[in-house]
Amino acid sequence: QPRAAGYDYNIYHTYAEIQQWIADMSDQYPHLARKSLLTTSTEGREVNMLLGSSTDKPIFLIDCGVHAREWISPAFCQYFIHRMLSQYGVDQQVSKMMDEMTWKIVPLLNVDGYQYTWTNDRMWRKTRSNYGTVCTGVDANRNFDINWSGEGASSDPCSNTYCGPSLESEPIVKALSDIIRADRPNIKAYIAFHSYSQVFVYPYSYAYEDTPNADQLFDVSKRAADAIYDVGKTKYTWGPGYDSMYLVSGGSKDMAYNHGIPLSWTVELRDTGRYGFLLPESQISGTCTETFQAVSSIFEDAY
Ligand code: ING
Ligand code: ZN
Repeated sequence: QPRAAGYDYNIYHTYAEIQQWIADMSDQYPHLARKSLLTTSTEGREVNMLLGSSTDKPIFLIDCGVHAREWISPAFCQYFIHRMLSQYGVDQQVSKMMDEMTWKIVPLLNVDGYQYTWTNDRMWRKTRSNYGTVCTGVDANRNFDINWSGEGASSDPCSNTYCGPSLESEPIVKALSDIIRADRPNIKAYIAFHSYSQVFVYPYSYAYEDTPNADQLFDVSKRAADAIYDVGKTKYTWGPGYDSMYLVSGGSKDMAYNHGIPLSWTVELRDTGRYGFLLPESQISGTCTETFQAVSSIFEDAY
């Protein structure tokens, strides 16, 4: 029996376990899942991408785990990838999603920070880069090339929203940005999964400004939220970042949008604050099944 068959999707996994799981997925589904090295992190860990082999189809780009403590995010990416691989040719919707689009998914982006949450500080958020200052870590979601170091980002290395010494200083940010720049004519949709708050956040976050397709983003987000509600009555809200969250400069979804990706979100998964980042493992399954339907709904609007 392949090791991948015994993987438990209802618990949180270490970096080492996730790395092994990525290798197992590409071994078990060689015709569907190609593991590719996205980059090497500041501390020398591998950051991998799964799926995504064909180049002539529209692309759906997803990343999970940009913030270390938001454990439900990589848990969802693992569930999603496994469901897509194991149900291809079995489930009609999954087959359609796989046939119509190329899925480029980074199941765990901030590998150094994630490891640190397991060994040192469960509430760590940033990367583990140090540029010769007292404090360590850059907020990867303030390090992208969109109004970098502007309002909603800090230039204090000790802040949890430190934008870094220069834009794309973080290898994970540079690597994801390179994918966005290289594939941008083909990328139809982009989602960065975070937690928590249960909200679909679309551009802009760096300014009090609506996008030209704000109505479309509203409608697609509403349908995705409805799809979640239909599964188990979990309530999500939606809106532009400047309105539904707070001002953020250097965030990935605004960068992606301004590179021509018309459907771009930060999705804040469960919950609304009772457990926050410490979402119990008993809620992984429910979060993943409902969020799958949201991605399916966005796919229907995007492909
Ligand atoms: N929230 C995001 C953060 O980076 C956010 C909020 C929303 C950023 C929209 C960018 C765009 O602060 C979490 N939970 O990290
Ligand atoms: Zn986050």
